[in-house]
Amino acid sequence: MFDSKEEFKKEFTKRLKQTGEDKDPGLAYAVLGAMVREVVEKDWVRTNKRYEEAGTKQLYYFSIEFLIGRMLGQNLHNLGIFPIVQKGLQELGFSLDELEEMEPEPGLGNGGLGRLAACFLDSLAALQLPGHGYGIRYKGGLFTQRIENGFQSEYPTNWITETGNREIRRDDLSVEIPFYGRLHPNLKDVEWVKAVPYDMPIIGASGGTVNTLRLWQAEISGRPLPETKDFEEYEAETAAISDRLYPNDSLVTGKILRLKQQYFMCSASLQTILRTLPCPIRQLPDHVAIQINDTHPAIAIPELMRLLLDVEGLEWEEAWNLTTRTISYTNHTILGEAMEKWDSSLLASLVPRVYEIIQEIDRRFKAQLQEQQCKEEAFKKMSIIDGGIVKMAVLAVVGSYKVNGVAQLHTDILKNRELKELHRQFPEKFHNKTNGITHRRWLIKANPELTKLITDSIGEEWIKKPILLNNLEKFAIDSSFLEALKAVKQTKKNQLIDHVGKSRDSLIDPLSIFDIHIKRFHGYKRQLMNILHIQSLYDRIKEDSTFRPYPRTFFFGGKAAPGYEFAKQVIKLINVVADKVNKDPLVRKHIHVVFVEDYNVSHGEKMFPAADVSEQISTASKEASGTGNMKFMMNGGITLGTLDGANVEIVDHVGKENAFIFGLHSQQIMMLEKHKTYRAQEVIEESPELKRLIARLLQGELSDGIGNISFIRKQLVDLNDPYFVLKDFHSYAGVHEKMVEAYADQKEWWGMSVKNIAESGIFSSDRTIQQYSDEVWRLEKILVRIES
Ligand code: 26W
Repeated sequence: MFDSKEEFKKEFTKRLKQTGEDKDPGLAYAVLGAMVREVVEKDWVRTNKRYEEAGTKQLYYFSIEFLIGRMLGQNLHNLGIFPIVQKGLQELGFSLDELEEMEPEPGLGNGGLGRLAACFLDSLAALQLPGHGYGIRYKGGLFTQRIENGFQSEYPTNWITETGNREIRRDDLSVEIPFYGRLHPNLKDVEWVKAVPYDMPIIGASGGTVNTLRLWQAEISGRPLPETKDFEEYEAETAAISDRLYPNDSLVTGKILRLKQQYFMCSASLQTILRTLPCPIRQLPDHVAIQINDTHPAIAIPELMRLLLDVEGLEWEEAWNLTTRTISYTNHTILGEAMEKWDSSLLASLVPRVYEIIQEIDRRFKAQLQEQQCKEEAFKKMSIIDGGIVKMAVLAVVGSYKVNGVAQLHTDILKNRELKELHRQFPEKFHNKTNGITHRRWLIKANPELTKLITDSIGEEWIKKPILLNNLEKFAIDSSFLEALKAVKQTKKNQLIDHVGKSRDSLIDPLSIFDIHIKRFHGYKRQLMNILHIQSLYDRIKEDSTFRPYPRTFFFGGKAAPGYEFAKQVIKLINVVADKVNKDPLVRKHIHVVFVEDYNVSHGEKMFPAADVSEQISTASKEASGTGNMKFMMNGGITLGTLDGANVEIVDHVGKENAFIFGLHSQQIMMLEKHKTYRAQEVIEESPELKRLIARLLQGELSDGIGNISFIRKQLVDLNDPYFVLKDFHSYAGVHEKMVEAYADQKEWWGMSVKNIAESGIFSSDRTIQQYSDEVWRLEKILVRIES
């Protein structure tokens, strides 16, 4: 439609005029959206046609979350028209930035798991691989966070607007999902729910390929209701299925609505896949790969069995063989409270036939174990159904052909501890796929200034092959490059100040070290340790007149699950300490604390590029991978963290001298946990500093206005500090000192920064996806457009 700026301007102006208004940014946004949609549509149709003709294997990525963030800017980038649109709009008196900000944020995920799914979709399309997302079209995404009187409040979000250029509704592809009722074959008294797909184009950066993110919406079915069911009740229950995203990450609540959501999306997706299968059903695994993103879609395993048995009429053995060659599973957490377990009775009532199939899977697997004379303890661990409870992780391992963790350390912990027995049973299934991030959003889009510097220095080949970022290595000692890098960082810091500064009364020092801690609030991520350390810096500045550290600004951002009281109190504590620090005329010259409200993908795009220091301080062994760590690294931020998750691999690549590592190792933590030998109280007693800090915290002196900090007290004292905040505290404080010292040698510092960028290519999700494709899914690259 437009290949040049002039063409774009002409077309855009013409359309805007047709609206009768030619200065209104809201209309400009709508017009631009419609134009992008038209450009994409042709390639989308062409891609689908090519896939059909080629008849090759397709991947379906099943995920209860897709945290895609705003799409307009990313789409323009991937279409290769961002610069002409930006320039063209500017000449017409519009700011593309401003238009981009009009897009309501699709926050259809909580954090790492949902964002990973979004990065994967971008990489699949960029690599021209046939891979699509299947999920739920939540009307409300993750809540909007407001900080009121220091506390988090939650407000509903609405990302769906009238413009509707981002997706198309496909009534023709609707399917019906059975809930409740009696067992097969009659499916009596079933409550049917209609699943309507909304398709969103996922545009590949290489041109031509447009894959699909298909999100299901629940609607009432036209089929008769069971006689006993009240229509209004049915209507409300149906709408609830896709009404909102559960705002919990890592805490399983066992709510029936959650299970309904899971079954709804799995059944709808599987029915569609089977309905459009381009081959005889017996060739399913040659044409379809299904990846389940954590156990949330694990119910896809018995549901696929149900469809193969009851609809396709296959025998058990054959159905099981096909299922276990089609589905593979990624584990994203080892936290006990995040492991999904469903009451048998709940499953039996909501999806009776599916539950019957789970029982049969369990019965057969147990028979096999018994035949092998499996020991009692191992038998129990490997039971899918155990004491009236269905363990979804076990079902997921038994029912898939590959199982992976998301960083090497995490995979090792799965193999040696969490899933030890299953690993022994199925050693060939287990493999590692270290996470990645799309460098197109997190570097090229978020940091055009750094992108330009890189390209000016090593050419543009790295954009297609991010591993070539390692050509930057030699610039680690090039003074003019280091100066330029520093200037870029300064620009990004200034931009962040503008971004967060609008609503603030206190000034952020643009020359201070930007130390950033952004992620969900959780005990194991230890935001508490960070804020306690800030409090200790405050005390030292007040009491020791020789202690005048180089200025630092500590940024926090993140949401707490609404029911997670401890995490909410940590947010309050941060805001209380921030207030005190920022108001003190002496202290604020040295340290400053900023809590960025409503952290989301868009804020992330401003924050990652501006960081000097990346706080990755989880209790070792608890963070499966982390992906924020990679976003900082790629933007030249230096990791200050523990040897946990993918931090381990980051350090392997950059070297210990180019990161600030502290704290207990995972082995040490796991030993302390196993033998229960840690005594938080002893650690407090041994350290006058901690003793005072904790005493004051508990007396409420640090937390004036906080009201009740009983949950923080409970964690640190009654629960014996389960995340080893106190145990690691001194080591953490020490590494902060080392970091500030290192910053004093600027040449050294920017050299470290270069090294981090140069080594970050391996953490592009293009690498991750290529590995999944080669080793798990076995996809073929399909060219949609003949490349010239
Ligand atoms: C409500 C139950 C529940 C349980 C677990 C909801 C969501 C989860 C997710 C598994 C939590 C999650 O996002 N895990 C993160 O996944 C990222 C992508 O692999 C990793 O980088 C993070 O380390 C991991 O915490």
